[in-house]
Amino acid sequence: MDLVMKLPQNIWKTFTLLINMAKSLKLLISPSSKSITAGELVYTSQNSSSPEVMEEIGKAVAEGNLQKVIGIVKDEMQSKSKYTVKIAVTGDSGNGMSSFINALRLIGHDEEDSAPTGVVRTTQKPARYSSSHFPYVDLWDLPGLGATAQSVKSYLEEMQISTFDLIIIIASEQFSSNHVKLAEAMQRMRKRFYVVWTKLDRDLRTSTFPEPQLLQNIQKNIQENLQQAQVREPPVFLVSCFSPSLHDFPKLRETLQKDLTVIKHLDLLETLSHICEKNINDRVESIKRSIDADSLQRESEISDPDNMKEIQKVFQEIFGVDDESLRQVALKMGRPDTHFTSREFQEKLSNQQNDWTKWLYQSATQFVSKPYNFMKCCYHRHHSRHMQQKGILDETAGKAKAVLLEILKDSIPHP
Ligand SMILES: Nc1nc2c(ncn2[C@@H]2O[C@H](COP(=O)(O)OP(=O)(O)O)[C@@H](O)[C@H]2O)c(=O)[nH]1
Ligand SMILES: [Mg+2]
Repeated sequence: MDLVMKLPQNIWKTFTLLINMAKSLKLLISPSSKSITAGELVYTSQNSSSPEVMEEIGKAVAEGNLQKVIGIVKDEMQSKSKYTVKIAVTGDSGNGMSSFINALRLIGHDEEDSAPTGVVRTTQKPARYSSSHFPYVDLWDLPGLGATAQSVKSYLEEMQISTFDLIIIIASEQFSSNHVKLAEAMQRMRKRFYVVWTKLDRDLRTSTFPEPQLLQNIQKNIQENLQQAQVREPPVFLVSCFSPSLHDFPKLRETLQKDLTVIKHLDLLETLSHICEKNINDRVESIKRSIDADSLQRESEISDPDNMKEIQKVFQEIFGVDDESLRQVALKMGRPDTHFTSREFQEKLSNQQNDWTKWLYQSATQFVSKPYNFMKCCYHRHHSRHMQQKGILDETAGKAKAVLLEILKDSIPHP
């Protein structure tokens, strides 16, 4: 399978998106974070890489040592797999937060390790639970809002919401102003969050509407409340805590598993893609300066600057995407059958070579027939050679980015 050939259309978009997200994240961390408009899809998580690791990867990319990049990225991803994701379950008291945690953990409500539930206010302080169904996840059962006179702001501070990676807002019976305020706060804090509507069994029992209509009404009601507060709609799941495998529970579990992978690795992916992009771009700019200054031939020991095949080979070696390096990369990735050398890519380059030859021939004819055009012709020839070299450089850098993206994607462990 030729992976690189398929990259520019679909995966490259993802790569660019990740880079943009990384840039947004940078803005977010910096004091000038006001420049990000509310509602942009950027989330904060507590999971990040050390500056030493980032520097090491940047250096390996700059050296065109993709094998080294694979090693570092794999180690880093592996260590991120052990990062414990913190999930907060919050809402109005009595909505079924503790019951939801038990249902998610697929345990009953009266077992030794169950979260205590009941009609009276049972959860007084945050309690941590874990589940073998979600390894490396802490589920925090928080005391509900409603019963206290506390403002949402002070409640969130007291619960240290900023330290969580994902927040699940539990609602039932009605989507109250507290739920809206919680959702607003999550959006403001750029926290990934879900809305889970519980007690669906009761709604189904008491409603006069047919089931599809009822489900639609509940969804619509939540949606409208959030829209009024200009909150972008989060994933919404309608469940009964007494039926942990019915209604939206399967969808919820699936979404959660995916998001756990994202939380564990996205931060790292963003940072790494940013580092790769930056280092490659810096290298490209510096080579372009050499091209403009006509010093490329000397610096890179090129014997014939008009030989585009030679130029291509030199650039490929600089970025570590020559055939031999790519074979080693595929081996190191444990995918020896991966052919990073794309025929389309080669054909494009050879077309450039042909164009170049054609142009040389035309120029030569022009030079013979119109000697007074000599200066102009030389300028054009020079300029065109530079353009050709830069074209090959951009192609090679693009290929290096594409291969790096494959390396990054490949390093994410599947859930
Ligand atoms: N019918 C029904 N009752 C529920 C459901 N979830 C929770 N409850 C009940 O609602 C009450 C409050 O539940 P609890 O989990 O303690 O709420 P919390 O205060 O939000 O933690 C208890 O009596 C639960 O049995 C549900 O999905 N369906
Ligand atoms: Mg509770």
